[in-house]
Amino acid sequence: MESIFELYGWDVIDTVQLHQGLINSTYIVHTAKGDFVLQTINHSIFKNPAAIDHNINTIGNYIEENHPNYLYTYLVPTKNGKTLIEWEGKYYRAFHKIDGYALSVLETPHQAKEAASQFGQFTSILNGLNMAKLKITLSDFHNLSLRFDQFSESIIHGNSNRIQDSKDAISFLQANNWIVKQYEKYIQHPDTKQRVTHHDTKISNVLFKQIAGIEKAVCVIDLDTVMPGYFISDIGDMCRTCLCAVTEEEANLDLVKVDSSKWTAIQEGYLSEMNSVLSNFEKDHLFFGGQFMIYMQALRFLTDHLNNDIYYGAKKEGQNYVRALNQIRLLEVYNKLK
Ligand code: GN1
Ligand code: MG
Repeated sequence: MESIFELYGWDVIDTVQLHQGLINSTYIVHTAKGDFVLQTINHSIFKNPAAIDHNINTIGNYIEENHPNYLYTYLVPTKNGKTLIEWEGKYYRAFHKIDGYALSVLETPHQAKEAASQFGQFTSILNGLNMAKLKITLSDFHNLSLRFDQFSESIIHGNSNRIQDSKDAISFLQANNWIVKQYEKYIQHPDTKQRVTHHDTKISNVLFKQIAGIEKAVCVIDLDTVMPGYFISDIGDMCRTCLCAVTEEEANLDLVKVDSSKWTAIQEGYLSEMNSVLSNFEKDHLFFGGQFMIYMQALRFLTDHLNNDIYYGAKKEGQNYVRALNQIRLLEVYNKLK
């Protein structure tokens, strides 16, 4: 990576790889000028890295002008003023490292409220941004009908042994196809609006910090999938990742439980920023957001397992199957909240 450091003009002291996120590779680079986060963009998934670069800069310019005190992950330019580098077939970009820590699971409703208000604030401060200025970085990313079709394909053309062994999970997902129908109704409703949507509000994508002895959520990170979308994606992924004391990797399904006080906290936190932005019809779909996202993630993990892990990869045999079963259990326990 020496050549990349050179493009930024960094005197590098050391580099540490972070093992967070399933898609991109991330490094913390300590330099004489301060600490940076350097990332390679997974180009086989994000076919158009320039679209990501465009969106992060467009939003950054809007924030700089309208909300200068908002803590944002501005891209760092190279010595030539570029915020996206293509080097030997790989794409790189860098951010200033923001002071704070990420959590993979939450302990308290207070943390859930904090995280939800940060994600809510992100969409609410961008309410005035003309969305036509944003590009689509992954088309049909949260199109649930398409995700269901991909799943239906995988149970016909996927790995036949895996299909055989996944019968119960397949039946469960087929039996819950009503979520796809409700999603279609939701997006076609006249009171549903597209807004600037993060599309990856998993809990590890918000940074926390202790401020005067109180734990505060301070900054939203991982903006690759920020593009026009529906708020159910964002509230939904918070429900998916904030309510349970274990992550999507947990194989012991008895540990997959949800905490209703965290669900209340998510609603409070999110609406503290989004109450006047959302329509009443949309607000009637806060709970549905969780069903939508947990179901979609179960579909995506099982589809990938049946397709021999071509999207997420697998560090151990059956990893995406474990994740799918985890998300199925999560959906079951989540449904009981209402
Ligand atoms: C991927 O790479 P990461 O962890 O930010 C995925 C999300 C999933 C998530 C599940 C582009 O996000 O949609 O919710 O894994 N991102 C993409 O952990 O597919
Ligand atoms: Mg992500």
